[in-house]
Amino acid sequence: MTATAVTPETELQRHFEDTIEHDRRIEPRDWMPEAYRKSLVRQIAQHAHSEIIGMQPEGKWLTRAPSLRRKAILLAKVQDEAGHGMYLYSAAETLGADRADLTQLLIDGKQKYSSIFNYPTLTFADVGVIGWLVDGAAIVNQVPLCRSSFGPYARAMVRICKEESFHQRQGYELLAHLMGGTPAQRAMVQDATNRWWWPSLMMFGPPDADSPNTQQSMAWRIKRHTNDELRQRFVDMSVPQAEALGVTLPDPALRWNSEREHHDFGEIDWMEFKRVVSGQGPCNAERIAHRKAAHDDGEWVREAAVAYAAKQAARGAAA
Ligand code: BYC
Repeated sequence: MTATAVTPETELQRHFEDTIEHDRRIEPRDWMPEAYRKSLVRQIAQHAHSEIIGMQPEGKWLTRAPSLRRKAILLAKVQDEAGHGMYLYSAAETLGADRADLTQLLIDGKQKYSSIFNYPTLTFADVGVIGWLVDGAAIVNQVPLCRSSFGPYARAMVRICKEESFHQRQGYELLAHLMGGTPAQRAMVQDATNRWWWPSLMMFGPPDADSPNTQQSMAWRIKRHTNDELRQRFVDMSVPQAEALGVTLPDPALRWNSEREHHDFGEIDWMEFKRVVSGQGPCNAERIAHRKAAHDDGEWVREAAVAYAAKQAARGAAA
């Protein structure tokens, strides 16, 4: 009988698997397989980019909010999204990624961001529907990520989810207010719901059968549920909320299935999803151009911060 050699590498691999198996956290100092590290950088970077690009559709309405109260709420929300992006870039940096490189990859179209932010915001009701549906979908997707196996990602998600829950409520409250208003205001809410419903379902990613990353991410406990499971959860949660608001979800196939104890829903246009993810959505070019301009405009701030840090370090050394 030949004994299998126990190399330091297999020992480390065993320790990694044992940590995952026992639902303990992998921390940046721990050994991890290169594929685990790469997949996390991929997901966290995309998530960070989504938060930053996600400021644009609503940010556009900051100067056109209908009251001081709505403006203050929206300002707080958009600032929160910037904060989320920062926590997430920091989490990616604990894996050895560099924030400047990640930003460049986004600008060069080599890294993705969520498909949802490539649609236009046509009226102020879109701000409410983004809060209700887009932040609602984000919560369903992100609460399980608070139990992700990678410590810094899971901890960032705890705070992000608390803020997302405020975002969702402000959207719902805005819509409830509009639905109690004039027929034109109610029509605005219905129109925005019609435009955002299907893209919100696409946020959860491709169907499980077409999702190349899910199986491995579930095995590593980065993801806790599949894309289809979370999408179904979101549909089930949204139906009574739409009823309470008095809006119709734009899907004639949507109905309760008592056998499955879930709502059945219509076919998602996956060709549209592919088009938007590959850069052909209604606002992809505008979003990236705006992001690039903001990055270029911020060059002097980054240079000033580096110069200040160097000056402080020199003073410290002299003292
Ligand atoms: N859009 O194998 P799959 C927010 C990509 S921001 C674009 O299922 P995975 C907010 C996917 O990346 C919150 N691409 O992947 C901010 C993969 O491509 P790569 C955003 C998508 O990773 C401001 C390929 O398709 N949330 O809340 O297992 C204002 C195959 O997919 C999308 C997050 O980022 C999409 N929708 O699962 C308001 C959540 N879906 O990487 C609100 C964190 C899939 O192989 N991320 N792709 O080139 C996740 O939970 C997972 O990464 C996903 C995808 C569920 C999105």
